[in-house]
Amino acid sequence: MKQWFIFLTVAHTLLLSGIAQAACKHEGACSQSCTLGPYFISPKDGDTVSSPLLVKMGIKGMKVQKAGEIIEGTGHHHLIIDGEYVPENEVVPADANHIHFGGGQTETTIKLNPGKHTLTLQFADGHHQSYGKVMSRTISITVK
Ligand SMILES: [Cu+2]
Repeated sequence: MKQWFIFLTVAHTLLLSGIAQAACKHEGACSQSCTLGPYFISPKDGDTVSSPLLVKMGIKGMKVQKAGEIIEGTGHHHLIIDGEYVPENEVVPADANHIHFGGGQTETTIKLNPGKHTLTLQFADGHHQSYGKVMSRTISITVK
């Protein structure tokens, strides 16, 4: 009996992890252990850089698409300077610290004052509505 119980538990765990991975692929939303979402190709977390600096943006699990219409599984990048991720379904503000890349751009050059800064990538849909924290990534950098 005990062996059966162990077998079933293992089988159940494998089944659940399989479902979780499938959900990641199809919904673009996942737990923290999942590596889907936007990421910085450069700079990297903890880097010391000089201004102006080139920012290169990547995305896993979704496709970059120009803003305009909502297409499932797609969106565009937003770069948030010294701010936080935008909660799910909220429209990403457009101001000096929230830069939209509605043309589908994946790199940009920004100017920053010397000192410590955070950069946050926020992926959002064609109407600029945030995909939330799971589709954001924050790094800290120091500008010389
Ligand atoms: Cu936008």
